[in-house]
Amino acid sequence: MTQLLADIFYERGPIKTIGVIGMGYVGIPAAALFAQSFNMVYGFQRDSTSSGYKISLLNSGKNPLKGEEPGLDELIHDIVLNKKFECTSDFSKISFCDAVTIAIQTPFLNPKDLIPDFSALEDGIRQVGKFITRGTLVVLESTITPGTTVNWALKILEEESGLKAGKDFGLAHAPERVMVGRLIQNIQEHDRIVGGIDEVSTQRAMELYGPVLTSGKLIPMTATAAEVTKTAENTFRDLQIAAANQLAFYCEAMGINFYDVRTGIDSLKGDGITRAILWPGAGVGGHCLTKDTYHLERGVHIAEHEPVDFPVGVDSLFVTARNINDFMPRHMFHLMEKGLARAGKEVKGAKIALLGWAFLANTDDARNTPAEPFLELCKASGADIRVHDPWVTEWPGIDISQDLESVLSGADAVIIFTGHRMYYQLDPHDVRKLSGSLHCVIIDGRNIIDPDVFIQDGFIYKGIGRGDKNSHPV
Ligand code: SAJ
Repeated sequence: MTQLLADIFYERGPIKTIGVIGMGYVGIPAAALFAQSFNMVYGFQRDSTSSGYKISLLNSGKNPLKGEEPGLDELIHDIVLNKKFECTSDFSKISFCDAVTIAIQTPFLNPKDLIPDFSALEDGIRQVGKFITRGTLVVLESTITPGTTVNWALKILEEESGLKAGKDFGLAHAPERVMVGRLIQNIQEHDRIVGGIDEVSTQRAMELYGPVLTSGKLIPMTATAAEVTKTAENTFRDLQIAAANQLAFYCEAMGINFYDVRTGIDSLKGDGITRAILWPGAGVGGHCLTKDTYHLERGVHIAEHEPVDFPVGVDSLFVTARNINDFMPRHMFHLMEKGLARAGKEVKGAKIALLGWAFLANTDDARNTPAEPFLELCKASGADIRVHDPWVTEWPGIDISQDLESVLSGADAVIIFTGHRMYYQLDPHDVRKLSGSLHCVIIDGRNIIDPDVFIQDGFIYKGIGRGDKNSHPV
């Protein structure tokens, strides 16, 4: 009678030594917090040209991550000082570990085809498979397509180790939910979804994550349910944004102010009443919302037990939401086109000042920025477009200026794409003087300026959702 995995775990005793694969913005804080609660943590990092430097840096007690991460620097210093953490490129040390977590990014090969690149993750999983022993727990933390843990990762681990998942080793998915700037706090305070390929793996994974949580709670489920939870939580945010964008189109068409309607809808309160109405905007960028819907959509077919029952010939609601959000840069272009036409101008040959390249206000993060498709539309139409951003200083193939006055000078149209703090202070008189146009066009993609102040100063204003102002007299 083969020994049950539960007995193997029991014989092995409580988790003492942990391996974390991938010393990135997910793996480093996770390893640091594990080192605080367990005996020993190995941080595994390939000694590659791009990231090999992290090994010596971490082993000298230094944090290789950029930007402010409260509590992380001290934590790394302490765990190295107390010899509770070692970063290494020697993956054979995985054989010392009771549990191994894998936090390797799954970026898209290119944003257009939306197929994730699992090659780095596969390398990591193969390395783990080579060195795990009976009674090890393996946990995937990367955002992955539903069905990946039980259909793909499990097979690779069995192939490399010659062991049987669920019999000789445990396997689970515990998706990371961290935000740059608050990595430690997120790991400790967010509830942690823990999904095993079986009950025993789930229990063992709860032993691993329980000690690092402060206010966060453990939420056990199956591995596939955990994969769906992570991708769906971002899909739902994308959906909520698309719903606000759709309503904004209707308000523009009906000549009413979306923001009045939003205030009205949001006022509906009371037990069991939820109206999470978000904000329309110039588009949805970033690393999460632009891809997780497609992970979910693809996952349905990978993890499918039976065909989905859904109206024939109708796009999924979630893909429709993605299409609406991806349409917003084109909507901004249409607003600008109409504004220029009212000034008797065409887009061709017009001088455009694009304000904001980052996808998120007051950050330098421009991954999948919606400003890029807008820029392409302007270039394709023969406009002369200049880009300003106070935070993003460079971007492949694009000149980004930090000199607002030079970007505004001579502009026929000013387009607000990102809600950076400094754009709230735009003064109509100064902008008009710099632009030199009698009726300069201004398009507000983030509802940050007061339409009346600019209209009174001679601007031709259009704003997302502002049907009440978009046809103002000039
Ligand atoms: N956006 C809108 N309208 C809104 C909210 C956002 O147009 O009402 C746009 C933003 O301008 C941005 C994009 O959507 O271009 C994404 O904004 P985001 O606030 O969702 O920021 P992200 O992409 O960094 O999302 C992350 C996600 N966190 C993780 O995956 C761990 C997401 O799940 C979080 O909900 C979000 O942060 C957050 O709440 O901060």
